Amino acid sequence: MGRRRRSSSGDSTSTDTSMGGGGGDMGGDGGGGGGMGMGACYVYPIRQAEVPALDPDPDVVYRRGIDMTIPMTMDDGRTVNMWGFTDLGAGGGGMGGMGGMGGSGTFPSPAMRVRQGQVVQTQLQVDMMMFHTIHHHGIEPEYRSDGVGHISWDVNGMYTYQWRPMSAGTYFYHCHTNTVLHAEMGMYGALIVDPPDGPGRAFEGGPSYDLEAIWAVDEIDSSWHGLSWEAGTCGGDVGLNELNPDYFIITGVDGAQSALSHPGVAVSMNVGQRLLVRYICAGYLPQQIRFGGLEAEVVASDGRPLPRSFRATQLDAVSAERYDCIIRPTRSGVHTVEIDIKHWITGEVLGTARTRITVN
Ligand SMILES: [Cu+2]
Repeated sequence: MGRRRRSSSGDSTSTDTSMGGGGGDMGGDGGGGGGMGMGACYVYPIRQAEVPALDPDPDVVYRRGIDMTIPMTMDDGRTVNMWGFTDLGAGGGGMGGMGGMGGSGTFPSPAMRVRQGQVVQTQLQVDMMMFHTIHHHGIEPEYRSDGVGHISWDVNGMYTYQWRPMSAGTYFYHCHTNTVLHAEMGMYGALIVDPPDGPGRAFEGGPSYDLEAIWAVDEIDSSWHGLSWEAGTCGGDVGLNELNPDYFIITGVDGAQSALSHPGVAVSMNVGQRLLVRYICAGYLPQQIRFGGLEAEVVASDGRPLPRSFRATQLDAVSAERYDCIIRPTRSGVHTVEIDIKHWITGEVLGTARTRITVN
């Protein structure tokens, strides 16, 4: 208790007072109750301030809570604990869900899908004695809505981010508190920005598609998955410099076997249809995706249309990159898509995640 930390005005204030959050008096942890239970050495909790000019009538409101008990059963039968965001439901105001625990989290976290130009608010509810944020990766709001703890604040209580995507494409959102750990634990979800007219085109004036696949490819080091939220923030060595992945997954599905047929990942399509693959490199290590002999037209990267699309049967990507790829098979067949996850220095292939495109 009584630990002092910086406030936005530059003076010092005790941790006990300001955890209620920018959204109002949540009671939250009962003030002092939180105190240093929140992680003795955590260094970024600058006092939350409200985003100025929060739109009273946003086009879209997301409400997200926290779930740090999300069991994921792997193909080998082991269960690994994941963390993620819950969907507390739409509809702002009310400050309901005081528990902040309503709904159960998923891995990956529930997708956000909006249209270019919409004013969007993301309300984050963190009631437990800890901090999290939401960073809408690739969106460019002002810093108070950017959700990067290091340059603004981490959230305890309730906080509302406001953002307005100006370029259709593939993004993702993730927690930016103790980022190395929290992202690895699974605190991310897809963020799709459709053109103003809605789904069906990759971007305004861009290519159309008939169906889409969202492949967020990630590696998991299960030895990290018993750590506490603030692990490593006190200067101790908890091993976050050593990522030795033992699972390789596609959009929350084990890429060893399950992703080959999982309906949320594997694709079944007809000759002549146009598939939009939204490929997200959601891990830390370099990846190479191969489309099983199919040729893709790569039309956008990192939420921006490419000035000139290009054709490719494989792509290399590094952490947080996204590629939007149109695939239009000309004959029936079964194609095994493989994503190698490589050691970041040696390039050695540490594992491969697989899924399938079946063309009827
Ligand atoms: Cu977090």
